[in-house]
Amino acid sequence: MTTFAEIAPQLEHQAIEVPSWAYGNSGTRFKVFGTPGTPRSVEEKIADAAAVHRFTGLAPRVALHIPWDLVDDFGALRSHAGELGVELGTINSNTFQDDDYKFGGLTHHDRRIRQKAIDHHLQCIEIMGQTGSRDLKIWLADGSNYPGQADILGRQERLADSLAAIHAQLSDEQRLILEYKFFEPAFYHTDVPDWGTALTHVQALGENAKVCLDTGHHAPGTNIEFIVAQLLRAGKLGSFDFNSRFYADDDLIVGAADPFQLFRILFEVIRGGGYAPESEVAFMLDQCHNVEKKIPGQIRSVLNVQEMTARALLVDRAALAEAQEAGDVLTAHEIFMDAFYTDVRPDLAAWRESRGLPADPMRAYEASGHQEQIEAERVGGAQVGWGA
Ligand code: AOS
Ligand code: ZN
Ligand code: ZN
Repeated sequence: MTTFAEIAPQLEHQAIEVPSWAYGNSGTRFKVFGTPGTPRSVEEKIADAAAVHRFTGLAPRVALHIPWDLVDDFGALRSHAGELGVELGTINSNTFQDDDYKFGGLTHHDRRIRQKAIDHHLQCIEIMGQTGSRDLKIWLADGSNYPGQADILGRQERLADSLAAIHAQLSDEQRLILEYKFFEPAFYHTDVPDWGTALTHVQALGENAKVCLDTGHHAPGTNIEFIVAQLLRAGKLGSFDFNSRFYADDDLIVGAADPFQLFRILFEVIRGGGYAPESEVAFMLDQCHNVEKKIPGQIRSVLNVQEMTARALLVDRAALAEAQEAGDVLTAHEIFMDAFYTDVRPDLAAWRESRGLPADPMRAYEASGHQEQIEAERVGGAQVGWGA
């Protein structure tokens, strides 16, 4: 049995990128509830992300979304982040909130609209130069609602051309990360619905083009850890958008709906080399906190990833391989489950304390008075993020 002391050094390098939009008000098409203390500016969103890092030591980078996080001076925003102890991370593009994109962006049949969508990505690349970001993450809302509505093949060809035009503007150190999603907002066909489609497109682009796996973007019952293994094997797993879901793309706290699935995913990440210190797989959250407080919601999220990573590291891989090769099904399964059922929380608490972090970041945040302070200071928080 592997012990916590043996795996503890591997927890040192864990970094989880948090999304700026997690700190803004969000909701469903039915209602967006305002939360006291919601940031009124991009700077305040960065400050909230920095608070998550201060209490956990796990979240050194914050992902931005353009245009939600558009500011005049990204250099100043970068300095602001640096002063608070975090860096600006992935730049997420947006071609889903403009009337022109009703029938698509990068896939659109109208050259003018397609060029507008390409130009938006070129603007994102310019911003990356100022923020020092490595990754441009592209998620497309493109698709159609009715059979016959759109030329599926023609859209694939236009998508390939558009992606090539965007990719050509990236430096070798920068990456294009293409995210897939099986449905929504389009209900009949989606232009990048699955990992196979995303993989085909990024393979055509080059070495620095990879796939983003959002855990909420699959049909129910999909074996996500199998996709992880496949993408790692192809050298094409660029990043995760972690969250959890009960029904569709729920964007709930990672590990809340199915902790065992998170364990299985992290096990395959570790097994496939995606968690090695030199790995370039980015661990990000893509979540919204509709009814819970946002900073503690994010603290809970990064802790859930850390906890499940520790459990996945505890799998005795030598013993597992032996049982697998002996055809000993039940022993192999037992070894796997033993690690999953191990409560690592006391060990993690002691480990955090030994590194000058709060043993229990959730309680430490509650006791800090930070929430009360931002609620008093930030009256009238602007709605940012979805629906903005
Ligand atoms: C949408 O469903 C995707 O998960 C996107 O990754 C993301 O939520 C959005 O683009 C915000 O950046
Ligand atoms: Zn996502
Ligand atoms: Zn999503």
